[in-house]
Amino acid sequence: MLNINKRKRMKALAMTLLLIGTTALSGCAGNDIFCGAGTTLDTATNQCVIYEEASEVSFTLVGKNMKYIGSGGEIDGIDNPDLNVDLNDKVSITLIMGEANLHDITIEFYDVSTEQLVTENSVDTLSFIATDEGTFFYYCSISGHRVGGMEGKIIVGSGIGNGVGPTEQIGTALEVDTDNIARDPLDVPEPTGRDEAADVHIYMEAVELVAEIQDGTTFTYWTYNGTVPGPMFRARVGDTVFVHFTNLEDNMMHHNVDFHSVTGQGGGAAATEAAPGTTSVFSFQAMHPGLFVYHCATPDIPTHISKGMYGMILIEPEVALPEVDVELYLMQGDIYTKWRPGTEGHQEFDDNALFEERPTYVVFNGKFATFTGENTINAEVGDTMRIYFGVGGPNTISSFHLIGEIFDNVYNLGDLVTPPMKSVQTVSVNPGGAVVVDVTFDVPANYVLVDHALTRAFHKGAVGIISVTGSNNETVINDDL
Ligand SMILES: [Cu+2]
Repeated sequence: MLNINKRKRMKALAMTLLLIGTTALSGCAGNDIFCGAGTTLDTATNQCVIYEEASEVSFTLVGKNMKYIGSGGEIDGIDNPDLNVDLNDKVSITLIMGEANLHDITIEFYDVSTEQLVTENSVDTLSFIATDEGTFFYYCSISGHRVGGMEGKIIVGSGIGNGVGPTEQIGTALEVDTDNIARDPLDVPEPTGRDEAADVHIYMEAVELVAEIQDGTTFTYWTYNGTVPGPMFRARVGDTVFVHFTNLEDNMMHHNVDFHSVTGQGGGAAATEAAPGTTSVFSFQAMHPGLFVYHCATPDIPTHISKGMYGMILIEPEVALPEVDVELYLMQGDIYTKWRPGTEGHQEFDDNALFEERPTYVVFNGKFATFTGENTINAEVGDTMRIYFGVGGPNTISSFHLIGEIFDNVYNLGDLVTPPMKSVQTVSVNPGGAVVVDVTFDVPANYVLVDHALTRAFHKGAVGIISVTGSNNETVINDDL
C-alpha cells in the first residue's frame, strides 16, 4: 500500500493511543475531562461517549475493460459498485488486475492508493480508517482511465458530510413513447428528377415524447415528426415550398420552425409560431440551392434545439449532383443532462450545463452510439455513398470524419454549386451548418463515423459504424504479410 498522507496516519495513531490511554488509566483523558471505563472522549463535543470497537471491512475489485467489477459479497458482479462502510471502520480494498494494462485504486480524500499494477492477476490492497462521514470517489489515477469509466463511490455512514456530499439520484426510467428516437439514416427522399420549378408541400408536426437515449436511460425529447432529426425534405431551386406546421394538442410547449433556406422574417419562425393544438401554413421560394438546416426558434431556443428540434432540407441546384448508390441522412446534436452517459434511469435536462456549454451527450441522430450493434449501417464494396450531414447543435462544431476512408468529394458548407473539394480527411461543420460528402468503399471494413473531437465519440456517443462487406483488394490494404 502506498500511504502518502503522514498526517492522516498520525491521526489514526493518536486515536489508537487515546483509546489505550483511556482503558489503561481507567477513566483519565485529556482536557481535564475524565471518562469512565469503556468510554472515550469525543473531541468534537468534548463529551464522554461509549467506545464502540471499529469493525474491519474489506472489498475486492477486479480492474478490467475500463471499470471495476465487484468480486464477492454484495458487490459481486456489479460494475463500479458503491462501497458502504460505517464511520471509523477499518476499510481494505483489494485490486485484482483482470487484464494486462495499468490500473490502480485511488481515494483522494483519504489520500490512499494501491500500487499501479501492470500484469494480469497481480494484486495490491489499500486500507484506511473511515474517520470522516461522507461520500468519496475511488478511481483509477492513470491518465484517461477515470473519464473512461473507472470510478465509483465509497459511502461512509450516512454519506452526508464530506467529499462529494449526497449526490442527487437519478429517477427510474420512464415508459417510452417510441422504440427508437433515431431517424432512419436511409430515409432520404428520392431526387426530384425535375428540370423546372414546382409547388412542393411539406408536413411537419411538433411531437414531445419520451424515448431511450441509450439502453436503460430515457429522456424527454422535443421533435419534428417523432424522430431526431426531423424528416429530410427535398425540393429544387425555384420551387415554391408550402410548410404545413402543426403543434400537437398533447404538447406542453409552443414550437415553430426556422428554415435556413428561407429568405424573410425568422426563416419562417414567426409565421409558424404555434401553441399546442394549432396549425399554420406558410410558403417560401427556394431562391438558393444547397443543403440547409431547419430548427425550432421558440424561446429558449438552445433548449428546443438540444432536445431534438432540427432537421434538413435539400434544395437541389439546377444541375443535379451525380447519382450515387446509397444516400445517408445524419445530424449531430449536443444534449445537456444531469448525469453522465451510462447512468440508468430518466435523464433530466440540465440548464446549468447548457449555459456552460458542457454537453453530457454528443450524438448522431439523437441517440448515444446510435449506429452500432443492431443499428449498424450496411454497405457493399464498390458502393458509392453520399452523406448529407448537418449539425443541429445547438453549440458544438463537428469535426466530421470517417475512420478508414477519405472523402472523395466534399461540398463544403452545403454549397452545391461550387465544384467540390477532393480527397478530404475531416470536415468542420458549424452548428446550423451542413456538408455533403461522397465516399467510395474500396475494401471491406467497419468504417467508423465520428466527431474527431474524440471525447465526444468515445465518451459522449458521437459514433456510428458503416459495415462494408465484399471481397478484399490487397493492393489497397494487405494485412496478411
Ligand atoms: Cu420547439
